[in-house]
Amino acid sequence: MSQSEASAKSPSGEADNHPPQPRTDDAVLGGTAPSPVGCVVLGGLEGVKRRLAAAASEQRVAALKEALQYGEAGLELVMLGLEDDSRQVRYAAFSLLAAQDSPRVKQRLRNYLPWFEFEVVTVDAWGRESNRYRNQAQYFSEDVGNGVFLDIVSIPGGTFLMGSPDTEKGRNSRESPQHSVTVKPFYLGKFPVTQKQWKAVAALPQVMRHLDFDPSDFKGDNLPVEQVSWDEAVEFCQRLSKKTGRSYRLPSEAEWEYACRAGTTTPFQFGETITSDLANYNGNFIYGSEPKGIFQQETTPVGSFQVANAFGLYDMHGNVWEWCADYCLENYKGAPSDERAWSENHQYYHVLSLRGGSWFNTPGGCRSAYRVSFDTGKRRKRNNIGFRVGCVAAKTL
Ligand SMILES: [Ca+2]
Repeated sequence: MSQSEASAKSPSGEADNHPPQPRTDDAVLGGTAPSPVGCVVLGGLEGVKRRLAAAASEQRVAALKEALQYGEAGLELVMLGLEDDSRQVRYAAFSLLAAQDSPRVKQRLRNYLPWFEFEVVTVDAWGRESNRYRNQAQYFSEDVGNGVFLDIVSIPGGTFLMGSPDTEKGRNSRESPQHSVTVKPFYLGKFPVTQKQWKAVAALPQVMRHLDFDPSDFKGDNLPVEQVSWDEAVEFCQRLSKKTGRSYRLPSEAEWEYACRAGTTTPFQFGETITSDLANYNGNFIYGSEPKGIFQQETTPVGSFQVANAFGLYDMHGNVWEWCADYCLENYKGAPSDERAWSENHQYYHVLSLRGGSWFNTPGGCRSAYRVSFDTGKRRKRNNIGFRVGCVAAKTL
């Protein structure tokens, strides 16, 4: 609403002879009214406090920016924003504080994970981009030595429908029945583990078994590691846990699918279909009405498509299959309704789950719900199988 619309008429519709009065939320809403001297109308610090209690998160974000004008008292208010219910408000508070020189603020921020920004894309059934937006998530960088870091993203807890609906193209009975699963907050690698990261961890002391230093078929520091068995992926997590003091492990299938979907219910986190502009799979095949794409015939550097899902995770669909902690049973009858890995049935002990498809697969094999079992008991490895690490919420970060 413009200033003239806001003040030229009184509520009754009669001409208003008084000079235009700035509305209290003009500054917040970006209205065109001049800022009143001394912010008397805006209510000074008290006004900021009131606006920080506003229902709309956009108003609270604007109030945080305004609070910076009020010195130490204002900074206190911004620090309260770090605890806001809204992700946007917490992100805004963190960003504003990160730009401050105050030692007190810097001390306070040490208790909070930093944020990163990323692009999220949605496509329609024809593979045409229908939405693109920036989103933010919290993460930390795990130091694995020799200047190598693993980015680990904070995944909020939530409830989702695991598996696919009967109507989903390409689905199979392993994805049935769809069932509600509640997942606790956890952490998951932003990317599949790279060869550089693998080498750094393979150089750490052995826990249970030997790790080949350079097992991958395709070579490159930022390519995902492949040709690793489930046991070796578990060993990687164990060595990383020992080095860092945090509990790393493979994600459960429930955690993986929840994280892949990131709130979506479509076959892919991108929507009704997928394109080879968004992920690495066999683009000679199509899933929806999109045109055929590219078949790269090899792995691609992690994150190279530059689009994440709404949680900030890259390469969930395609590139390399990702080991999960569960035994892959024939269907979800009797599956847990929480985030635990389903691994109690010992007759299946060597049949482990893979998720997300790979560079070699058709798009249907890269769906969020798709799961395959792979017999790791025979120590079979493939150049399209890797993994990413999960981590339970650590007390201190
Ligand atoms: Ca993947």
